[in-house]
Amino acid sequence: MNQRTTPTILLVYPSSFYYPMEQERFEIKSSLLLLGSFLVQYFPVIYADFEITIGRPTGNIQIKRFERQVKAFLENQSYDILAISCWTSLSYMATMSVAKIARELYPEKLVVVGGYHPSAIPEDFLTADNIIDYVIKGEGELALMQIAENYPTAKRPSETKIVAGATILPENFIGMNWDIVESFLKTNFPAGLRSVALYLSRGCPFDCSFCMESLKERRWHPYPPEMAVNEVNSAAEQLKVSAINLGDACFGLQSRWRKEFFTRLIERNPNFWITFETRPELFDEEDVKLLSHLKVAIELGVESFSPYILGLMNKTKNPQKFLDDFRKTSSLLNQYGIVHMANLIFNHPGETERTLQETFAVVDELIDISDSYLIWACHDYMHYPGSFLDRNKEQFEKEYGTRILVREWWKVNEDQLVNCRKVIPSSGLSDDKLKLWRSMYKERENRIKNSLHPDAFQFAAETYSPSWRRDPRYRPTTSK
Ligand code: B12
Ligand code: SF4
Repeated sequence: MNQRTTPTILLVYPSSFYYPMEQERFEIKSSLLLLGSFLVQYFPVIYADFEITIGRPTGNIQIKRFERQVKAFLENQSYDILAISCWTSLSYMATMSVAKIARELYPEKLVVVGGYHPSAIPEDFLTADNIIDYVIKGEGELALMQIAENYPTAKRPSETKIVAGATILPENFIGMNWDIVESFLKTNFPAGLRSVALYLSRGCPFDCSFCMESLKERRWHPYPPEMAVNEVNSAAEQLKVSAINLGDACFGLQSRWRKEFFTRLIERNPNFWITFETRPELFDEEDVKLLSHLKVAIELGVESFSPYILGLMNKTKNPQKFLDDFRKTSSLLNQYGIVHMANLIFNHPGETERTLQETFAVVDELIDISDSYLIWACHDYMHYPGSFLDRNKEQFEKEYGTRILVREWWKVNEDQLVNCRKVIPSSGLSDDKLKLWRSMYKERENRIKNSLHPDAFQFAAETYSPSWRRDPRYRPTTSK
């Protein structure tokens, strides 16, 4: 492929405002790098991540300092198209701030935004002075390529254009090009990375109420298994990481693909950890047997054990079967000694004391199993624009007494992870009952700890339950 000399595309992850660094998140932004890996086949690409190089400001003074640093950075860059990734809604304020600085510095250069938030609410990026030229909904590769191809002849559009990005075809899939971030990694991660996230497929045919994935192409497209294995191995070899996180929206949807992928991976005898999140009903004994040859930890998106809430979540058409499948998969994973997490979302709109009791009745049943490898990953419901719930919030308000307390939390100068969780699920579960699920979990915490196999206990203490590191059973480890 011949790379042209212009236009130069500056890909920027703008960071997030009012997203405190409680959990240290220093990931390489895989979606942006994948976008860059496609574009660099045709145009020069520069990669920047202000979350890593500048940080996440959480107040006025820090934002002013952040903006000064962004301005200084942009003044020293020679680029033609600024492509900003507003990947989650938490980056909305930072996106607008970076776009404004770029526009003031360079009135003639193009500014493009894309990611999940622009896909959900493209109108959020329309301003009276049209600081942004293009808002891309959906996948960015082909839309950005088109903009770059037209660049030599086209000027800035007279007003902001909202463009639906076409979906890339599987035959045009391209793996990660780590060369793009080589010098970025040397400067910012001199001791190397511990892990990276990769995508081996795109799309998800489901439409869970709380998830935005259905805004994109619904069809599941995987890399061919051989290419998928090469992708995993080349990341591990090049970056010397100890874990590869497969970030696919719906990992391994097709049984044949999964089995071939696992078999080919085992042949390469990987010495690194592999993690992924998937649906609990997908796995059978053959999958689990194959997985037992790998260092693997699996997240199962079960979300609730209340059949009623599972229905409201649109997680499944048959909640009882879904729960039985979860039990079966968890039991197989226990049998083969594979650490797995049950992801649970509490306080989903419509949740009541009764549905919480339904969920904890199943938790009680499962924590009676000894030497278990099942870890609990419990979270409060977070309200994201673009999800089915956001599109139908009035219906939930009317039927259940749900209240979304901070409607456009991504525009408010307050902790955004706190504000997106400010949701009253139902009229029966408000005020002091909002923390009910936490006390129900706390009551069981000792039984949960005692039920775990030592390896699963260790894994839980290192990932989801840092307070367990004070437990004498915890064995501190050293890792980079
Ligand atoms: C993997 C993943 C992660 C990984 C990321 C790994 C990494 N290092 O990059 C981890 C676990 C770290 C993570 C963290 C978080 N995540 Co997350 N994550 C996902 C997931 C599953 C990825 C989906 C996927 O398959 N992508 C495949 C690639 C190819 O597609 P893509 O990511 O959409 O990228 C394309 C387009 O968006 C577009 N695009 C992206 N950037 C740009 C830029 C430009 C200029 C253009 C034109 C286009 C463009 O082009 C890309 C290539 O086609 C999604 C969706 C889901 N189903 O849950 C959630 C999702 C993106 N996450 C979400 C959230 C909220 C978070 C967290 C805030 C969670 C938290 N509580 O902390 C954090 C934020 C992290 C951060 N840095 O800001 C939400 C975002 C919702 C919203 N409106 O904000 C999603 C949509 C899940 C949901 N609830 O619906 N996440
Ligand atoms: S939660 Fe998972 S299964 Fe459900 S729509 Fe999102 S990606 Fe698909």
